[in-house]
Amino acid sequence: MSERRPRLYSASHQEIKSGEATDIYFLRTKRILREAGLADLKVRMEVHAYSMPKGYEWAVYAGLEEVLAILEGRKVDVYSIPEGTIFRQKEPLLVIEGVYEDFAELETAILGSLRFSSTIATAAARMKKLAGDKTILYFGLRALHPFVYPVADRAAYIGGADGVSGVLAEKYLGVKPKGTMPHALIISLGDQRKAWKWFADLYEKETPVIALVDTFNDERVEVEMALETLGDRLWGVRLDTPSSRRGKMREIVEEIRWLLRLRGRPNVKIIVSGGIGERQIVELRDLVDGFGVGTSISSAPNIDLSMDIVEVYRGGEWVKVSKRGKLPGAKKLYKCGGKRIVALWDEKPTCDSNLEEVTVKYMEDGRLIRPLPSLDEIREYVLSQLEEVSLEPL
Ligand code: PCP
Repeated sequence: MSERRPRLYSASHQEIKSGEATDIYFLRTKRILREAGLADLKVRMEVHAYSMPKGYEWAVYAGLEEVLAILEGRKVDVYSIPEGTIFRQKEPLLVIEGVYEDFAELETAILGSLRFSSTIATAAARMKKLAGDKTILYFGLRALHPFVYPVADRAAYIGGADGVSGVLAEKYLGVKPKGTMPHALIISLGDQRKAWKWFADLYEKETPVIALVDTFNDERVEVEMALETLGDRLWGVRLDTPSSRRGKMREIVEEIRWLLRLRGRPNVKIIVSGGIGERQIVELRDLVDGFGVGTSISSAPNIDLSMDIVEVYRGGEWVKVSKRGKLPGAKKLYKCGGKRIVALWDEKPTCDSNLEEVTVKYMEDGRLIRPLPSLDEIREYVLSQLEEVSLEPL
């Protein structure tokens, strides 16, 4: 019998900020550069996506705030496009300027933070774009390691989710979590009517009463029971129909809509959850009021960001370099009218309307020099850009 006690394996904030949460080759690189007399080599590193997941034309840039927290106190200047910007392939997202020795080992955590949040924010934005004025609730924490719960809720919310379920969202993000009841409540009480009633009695003042109507009987039977049990207190129903019973989900929802009309309650909301992805949203969006989406956001295709040295300071000047396949030189993103322009660092693009500098300076010598937007401001920024992009559901 081993003496080992069970433990958790997540890295701490301190290990992330100190650079201990990294890949070994960065530590080896730093030692070699020191011994080779290059400990003061200055570089410009750029973060970008040279490819997008299949079927993606754009992605949402998220995770910047965490990157700034990671870099705070290091002797670096940081330039970035604002968090929440919808970007395209090869556009410059983040540029870090400083002595390589001072931040080399942070590449792993910087990319990890940006890729994780951008992946979730992009998936949420795609769902929200497809759902239109219908609600998207993010229920995907259970598909992830608990260490990242507030990060995932933050990214999903920024991306456009109308609500998130995690309790820590309130503590870390100031976002009140949303959710009514799991099947566990109904099974524990042994009677769905008791569960709905208990819920309404305890919570109707603080949250809409949404009855989960798929536990023991057919959805149609349980909707009748919910109407009978709660009357006007019933605000909505949630259908988490098991996949084994989902012949034609659209027809099940149509039947429930019809029934609600017949019973004089056409305004009772219908929320569907379980196995919802982009296609299901398109299939059901005209019939339902909202979607609970988990795994397809939590496990969405990863936004493949990379970070490369694109300039080194040699012989008193910045020299543009890169590995093959990448474009040498640090770049900035501009907008001119509706056009997006990628320009070299010291180049001012010509523009006959208003030239907007999308890339701006966030940090000087490891100190934040620009106020950070609120979560709601970032979310609104994403939603406003979503109106301008197109999307083919996958
Ligand atoms: C729903 C479903 C999934 C959650 C939502 C997300 O939860 O069963 O676990 O679904 P997705 O990952 O397929 O998108 P509940 O009905 O609350 O789960 P439970 O059965 O635990 O009550």
